[in-house]
Amino acid sequence: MTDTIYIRPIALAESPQSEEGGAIRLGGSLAWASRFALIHRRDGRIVSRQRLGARDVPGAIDALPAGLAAEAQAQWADLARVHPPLQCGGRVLRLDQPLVMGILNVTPDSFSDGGKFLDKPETALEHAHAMLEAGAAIIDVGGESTRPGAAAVWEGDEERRVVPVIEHLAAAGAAISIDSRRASVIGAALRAGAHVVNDVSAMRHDPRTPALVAQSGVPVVLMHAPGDASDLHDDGTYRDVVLDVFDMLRDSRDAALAAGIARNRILIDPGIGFGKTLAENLALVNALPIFHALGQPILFGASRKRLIGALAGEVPAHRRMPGSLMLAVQAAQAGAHILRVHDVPETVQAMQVWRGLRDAALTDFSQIAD
Ligand code: PMM
Repeated sequence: MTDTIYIRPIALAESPQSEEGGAIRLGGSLAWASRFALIHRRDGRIVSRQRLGARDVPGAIDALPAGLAAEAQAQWADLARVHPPLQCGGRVLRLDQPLVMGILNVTPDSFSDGGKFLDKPETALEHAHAMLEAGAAIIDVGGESTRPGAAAVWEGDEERRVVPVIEHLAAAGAAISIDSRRASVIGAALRAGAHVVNDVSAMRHDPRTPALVAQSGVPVVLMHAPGDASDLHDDGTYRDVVLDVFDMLRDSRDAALAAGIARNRILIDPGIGFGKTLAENLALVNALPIFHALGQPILFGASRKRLIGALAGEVPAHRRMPGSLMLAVQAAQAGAHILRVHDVPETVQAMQVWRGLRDAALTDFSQIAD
């Protein structure tokens, strides 16, 4: 018999003062939650779900059996954990408001920008510089397509695609992440000047990656994907997609800690679009605040993904910007720390307006007159 416990924020508050202190700040972000579901699972089945205001959560945790109480206590503290900035070379990325990560896929077949930049280093760099100028905090460079059924790429080719681009961007002072699940490519990218590892297999694909990341002392993004070998989209069967992804990310976080990676260098990502149906992707987006309970910064990537096409008359990837913006705003609202997107200027502007709204809510002290 396996018992597991989860604390899911189920109501977001406009500001802490609107709840007169009865709200907690999620992950040091600009999102506050005022109500929570305390969910108990036994062997994968939900056996109880209590809905509680913030002030009632500690008492409900105390009433749990000892084993579950300790885990719930940890999640309750982790929901409010404030994350230190990420150091990327000379750049410091503060995680107290959503940052935009610009995507640079140097691949022949990524679903939305495949082939645009392969063997055209100038075009790739121009695009990267345009994203930086538009306000991208970091550029995510990838040399392997992760779309369903994509042909495997030889790691020598992957390395050849990403290294020159990274060298150039690092010399220009940009913060760079390497989107790869192969230790040899990650190693080459770090030597070329990359600052962050973005591994869509959560370091399960290549057994050499955890030690390499630990030794390098760089931050790592652990993304959920159900398949871990050749096809990341394999094997997407869930009892409850939100809680199953939570469990898997907790295991990945713990494996990273066991490998010697510092806690404040681990980021998590629910892996929107990887081995998930439309309904499962939507459930994850709606439940995003629960992932703060893992105590790590959250990266969110839904830009131009298929779920948008599925909801919007099957528009092709290059026409999914409006839906991508909607999902970015939803993620910001949930306190996501980094948004991985194709449409950088548009997302940055959406975030500027969103930030204005948040600031206005935080400084609204309107009260009943005495
Ligand atoms: N999605 C893709 C590739 N890499 N990395 C992270 N951390 N999260 C994602 O959601 C993610 C990723 C696939 O999308 P693309 O083909 O548009 O790059």
